[in-house]
Amino acid sequence: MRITAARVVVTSPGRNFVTLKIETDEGVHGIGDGTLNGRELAVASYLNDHVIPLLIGRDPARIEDTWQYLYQGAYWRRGPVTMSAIAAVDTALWDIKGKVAGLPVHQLLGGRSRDGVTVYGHAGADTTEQLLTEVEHYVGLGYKAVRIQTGIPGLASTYGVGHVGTTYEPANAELDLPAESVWSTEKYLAQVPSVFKAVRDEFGPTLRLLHDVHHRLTPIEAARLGKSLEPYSPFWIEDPVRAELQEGFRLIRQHTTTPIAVGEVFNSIWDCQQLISEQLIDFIRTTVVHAGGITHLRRIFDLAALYHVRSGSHGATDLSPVCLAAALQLDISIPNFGLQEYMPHSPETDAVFPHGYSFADGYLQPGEQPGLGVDLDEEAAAAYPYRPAYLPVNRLEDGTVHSW
Ligand code: CS2
Ligand code: MG
Repeated sequence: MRITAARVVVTSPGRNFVTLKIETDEGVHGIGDGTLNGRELAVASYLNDHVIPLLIGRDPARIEDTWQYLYQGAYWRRGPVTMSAIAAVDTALWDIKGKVAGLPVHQLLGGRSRDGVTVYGHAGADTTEQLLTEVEHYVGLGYKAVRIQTGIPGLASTYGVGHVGTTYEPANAELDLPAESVWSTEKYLAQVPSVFKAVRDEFGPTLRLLHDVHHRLTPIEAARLGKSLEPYSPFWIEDPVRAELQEGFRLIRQHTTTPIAVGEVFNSIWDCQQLISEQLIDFIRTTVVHAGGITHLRRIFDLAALYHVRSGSHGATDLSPVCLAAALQLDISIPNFGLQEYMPHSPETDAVFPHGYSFADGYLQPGEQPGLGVDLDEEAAAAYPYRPAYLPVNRLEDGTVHSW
């Protein structure tokens, strides 16, 4: 079997997605997600100009060899653009392998380790009172885990809070330049414990509650946040600080037992190595598209298993249904699964990417279709041309640029 063609499809059914489709001489095709929010065309160019010419004529069954060829063979390593491009190829090759075998990919990864993939939903609202209604909505749908985010008094807008009833989408295609938001750590730290208290008081001790700090604190501030939330037993706080300086997490660990989840902007096992091997985190949140595909993410999860670290894969709507389908194949099969983020895609996106996965009672099921269980409807995709859209830029109240 040989790869005969590959092409990149950039489509924007409400938001941009980059998809690689690989075709073979036996008529079987595979797809992979290469979406990098706000920098989509860089991955498309990396694939079109530098990767696709290398794929033609290769044996699609040689997934590991192709991964090493694209990774080591490029000499220049790691980084979100490179690793998303490699991920798109890797994911498409697993899709092909599953279809050839007539098996869903999780069967090739060792089969099911659990009956369903527990997911968390996003409750976000301007006020704590509105948030309680949002949480109620998720509990009513059967969710066992809910991420809670609210507006901060005194700040015009806050990460994680959309307009109630609409899909949260931080990248803005209406503006020529990135939107700008304003941040105050003092106002934030003064607000969050009361939000957790209100939700715990209303929903009791066993609902898993999560919160995303989105890289905004210093280690000592994060330690204070973790300590202040301990009475409300968060399931995790996510990205409490930027993770470039990983020894900073030792400081957080010295002060709090609140579990920590990190990794949505990581691209390789080397980005995770210190946090995992020093047991500085509890959940690793890397995902298929930004961390080199199924092949590499499984390696990260295997490393994590040695150190009591569980998976918590990123699953925002800027990762396409192809990425979600691939993540579910891993989630259902690995021994150290923790939790999967789930934000349902828009109906337009679901129509462009018909898929077999389904949600019921707080769990996602990957389905039993051969391969990943997701496809790309190219005709539907063609109706939604690419629209440039940037993620926001964040500033402190005095105008200093701060991590968004
Ligand atoms: C977020 C993401 O889902 C999450 O945890 O941190 O929504 C993140 O902001 C986006 O993926 C950025 O593209
Ligand atoms: Mg996050």
